[in-house]
Amino acid sequence: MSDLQDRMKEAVATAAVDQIRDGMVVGLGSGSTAALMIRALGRKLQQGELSGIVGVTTSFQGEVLAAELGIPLQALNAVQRIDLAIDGADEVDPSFQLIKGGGACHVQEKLVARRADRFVVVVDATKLVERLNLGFLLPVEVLPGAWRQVRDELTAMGSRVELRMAVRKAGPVVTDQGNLVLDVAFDGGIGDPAALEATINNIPGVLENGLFVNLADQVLVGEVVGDEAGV
Ligand code: ABF
Repeated sequence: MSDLQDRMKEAVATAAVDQIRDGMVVGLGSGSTAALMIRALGRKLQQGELSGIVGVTTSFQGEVLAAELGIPLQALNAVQRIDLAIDGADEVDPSFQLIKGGGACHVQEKLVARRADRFVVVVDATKLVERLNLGFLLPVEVLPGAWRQVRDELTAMGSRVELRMAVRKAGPVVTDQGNLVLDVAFDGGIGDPAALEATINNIPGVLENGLFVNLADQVLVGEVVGDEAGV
């Protein structure tokens, strides 16, 4: 990652944390931008600038980080509501529809986003696209015992499908829920995200796909103008 991209991510992470108020239940996303947001939240809590915060994490990675920073956490099942969720994305289209799941955390991320009164997405400018899935593959979490069957159904829909492998291909990526991930490409990208989200989730063996449709209330975009990183 370039220094420029790092600075854009830091700028949006800080802007998102500025929306957190005392006593809020906050959904804590996954990925490098969300990690910067969790760190900024931890600093504010340590400095006494915020209090009474409860975090609900979307991944094991986020849970470890938030716990290290002393952020009080609750399980999704233990909270009645989430005031504000903040998370990154892999692609954002002009209608604020998203592809997420590059970190294989989209099942929990979608649950938290759906539960939140307000869902704020934090991205750097490289994530903005005119049409989804032209650049980034669509992640689909599947039951391990069904991955070939789901792959065949997705292929029959005209897509190209890869089972996501771990670095150095020692084996497949396994999600926090113990499932596998298929990465899917549709020729020409995705024209109707809402219809495709529902169609894929209707395939037996699919847990959830990475299309986040009509969930984002705000997208904060980090940009660099001259030497200055801003939002
Ligand atoms: C999570 O982290 C994911 O849904 C998305 O795949 C990824 C974005 O990561 P980063 O902020 O590191 O680009 O939000």
